[in-house]
Amino acid sequence: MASITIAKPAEVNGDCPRLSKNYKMETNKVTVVLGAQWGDEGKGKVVDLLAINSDIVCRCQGGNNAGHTVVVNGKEFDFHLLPSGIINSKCTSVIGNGVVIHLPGLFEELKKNELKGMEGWQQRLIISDRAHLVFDIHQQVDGLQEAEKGKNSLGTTKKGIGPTYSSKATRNGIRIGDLLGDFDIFEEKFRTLAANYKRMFPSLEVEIDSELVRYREYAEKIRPLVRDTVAYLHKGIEEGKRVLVEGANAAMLDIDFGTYPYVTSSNCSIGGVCTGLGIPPKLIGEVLGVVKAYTTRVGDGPFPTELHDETGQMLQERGHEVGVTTKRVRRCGWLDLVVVRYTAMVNGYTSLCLTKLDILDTLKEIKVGVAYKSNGKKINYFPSSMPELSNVEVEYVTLPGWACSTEDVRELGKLPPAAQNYVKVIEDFLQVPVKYIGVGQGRESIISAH
Ligand code: 2SA
Ligand code: GDP
Ligand code: MG
Repeated sequence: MASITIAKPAEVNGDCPRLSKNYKMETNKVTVVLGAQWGDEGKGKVVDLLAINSDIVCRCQGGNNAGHTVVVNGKEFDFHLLPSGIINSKCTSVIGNGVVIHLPGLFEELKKNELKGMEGWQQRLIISDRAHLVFDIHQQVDGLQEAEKGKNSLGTTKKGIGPTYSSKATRNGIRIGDLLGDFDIFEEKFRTLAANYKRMFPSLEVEIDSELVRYREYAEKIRPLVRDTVAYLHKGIEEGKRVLVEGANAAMLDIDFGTYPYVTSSNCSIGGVCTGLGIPPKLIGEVLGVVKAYTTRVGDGPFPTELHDETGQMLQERGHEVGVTTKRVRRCGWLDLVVVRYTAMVNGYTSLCLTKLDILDTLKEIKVGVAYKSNGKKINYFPSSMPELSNVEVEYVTLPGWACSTEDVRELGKLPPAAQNYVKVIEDFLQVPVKYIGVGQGRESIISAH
């Protein structure tokens, strides 16, 4: 029997003489920014910075649970549904099919940012017709489900994210395209959704008729912005447009790879970029992992390097570690390289941005988690079981601090030697280069380390 050899991916089309006339190797690839820990690593700042050299900036998953901060000329912007590149007037912003959209929240966010000086968004915001709608009922159900769980609650943002992705998965969800189509069909779907939830949660209060009136208005407001974003993006990529993708939340909150069930309801790792925008893996180029120089987590769930002492409090206060969406105080702890190595495996970072190095400026010694022991034995896997992860013993290395300000440093070589060493320890451990280092909130507070 003749044997068939499996071609290497790059050769699949290139080796076919029948295709050779039209065949083009993809050279224009998409850049992706992903959170490498439990979120709030500073993705917004990195995206705003990279947006300067991008034509299109996209969100691919999550909803307005996300809170991304951008500080430009001392002015602070917080984005929840809008891509952080929106303030860049040369960039088109895309909200992809994988995002779940609460329209009242979106218009509120647009209005708030307009008041801060954001202009002309009408010409540069595009929304996918395939994106699912988050209704107020989803948000109410989020709160009721959390209350039902009692002491086992997850600490969600109550933005309706879990219920909306549940509706999507059970195929009862309603998409932007449904809202813009035949309104009678939309109405029927909405009434069915509300009735289903009312059966599950009799205490739920839904003003169906007034909600329908409101959505009829939203339909007309949103209509000019809605497109098939898959076709739009592919055309852009073919034309050589530089596309940047902004991951929301982070790998440890990913519904598959994160600390389940203490996760959000989307894939916040690399797979979410493909499914949330319709971009195939061969078009993904740089994958920039954003790593905070220490670790934070907001919401419940295991956190092996968490600090319950004055160092944890110092990180929280100096780092202003407060939720951008809910204003909840974030839990803080040492950098956990076991976590980042695991997410690097899943996401395949080609480079890293290390943020908030300046927050460590006052420390004489800094610890970094480098291994876990479970039941007294070192483990070479990341536990999927929450009881196991909650009980791991973390092995630390203790590194010298630099105990001076790094805020004004703009070159790697000008960082204090102990800070340069901190960066090197991270690179050596992960075998991924650190390309940028954040030393302050503002767009300008960054060191290019390549
Ligand atoms: P949800 O609301 O269903 O997505 O919550 C599930 C878990 O995901 C966590 N989560 C977040 N963690 C960090 N940052 C997020 N965004 C906001 C911020 C959070 C805030 O930027 O500060 O304001 O509290 C975010 N969104 C979701 C959440 O805490 C749950 O653990
Ligand atoms: P995101 O969700 O990953 O975009 O991060 P958040 O905006 O929720 O939280 C990060 C916080 O840290 C924001 O207040 C940023 O302005 C701030 N930030 C980002 N990078 C740096 C940095 O390098 N140094 C300092 N001091 N703050 C930073
Ligand atoms: Mg955030």
